[in-house]
Amino acid sequence: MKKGLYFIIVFIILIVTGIIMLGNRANDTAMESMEENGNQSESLKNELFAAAQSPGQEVNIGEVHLTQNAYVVIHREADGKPGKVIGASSLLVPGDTHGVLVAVQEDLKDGDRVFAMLHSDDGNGIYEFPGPDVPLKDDAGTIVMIELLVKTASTSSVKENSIAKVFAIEGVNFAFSQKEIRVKKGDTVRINFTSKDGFHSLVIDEFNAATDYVQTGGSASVEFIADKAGSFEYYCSVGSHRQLGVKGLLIVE
Ligand SMILES: [Cu+2]
Repeated sequence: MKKGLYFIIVFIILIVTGIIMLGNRANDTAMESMEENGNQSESLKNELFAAAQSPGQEVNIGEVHLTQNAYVVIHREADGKPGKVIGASSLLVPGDTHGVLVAVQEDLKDGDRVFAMLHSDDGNGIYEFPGPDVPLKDDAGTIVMIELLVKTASTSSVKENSIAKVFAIEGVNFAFSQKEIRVKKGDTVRINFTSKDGFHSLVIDEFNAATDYVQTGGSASVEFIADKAGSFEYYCSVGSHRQLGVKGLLIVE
């Protein structure tokens, strides 16, 4: 009788230990798959964003959002369309990837244009095109690509002494340092925009004003004449950053 009780207790201890170990293993697996992706958010569609490129043999794609494995492929522009392929990234996994560098086989010079296009992977992790790794299309059946200009860092087009209002605004994930700026109607406005954290831009639709996209640590300026009164939103045009709070209000009095 005593022996029977002893076996039951040992049996229960073994089962409990087994359950605890299984639980730990499940946790580890979940952690590993999160680390592999390395992404905070799940991408809802395939898209890519990039700033104008510096001359050289590398293209820097600021952000890539993927719902599946894919490559960023760089084409030279030919007659306004993607031409010869001059480089492809390594395989990118689903999720948001920042700062994808793609080496290209030809020198990109000031004034050149290239297309960055997303191509799928057939499952072997090797970029093959012409072949099975065809361009990715969006829901409307349009190939997902962006056209990029190659240029050396730009200089201001507006004379310094004619600028009435200068603002310095910083962007982080996910906010602008200034929630509101005020100018007078007719002012020439210059915004010096810097990204402290993340990939951002600063856009004001109503004045057709937009900075280049900038990476963490980068800066870009935009100038415009505030020729109409009212309240206008300035915002970041990268992905869903505007909805996430990278926005502010320009008030023209
Ligand atoms: Cu942004």
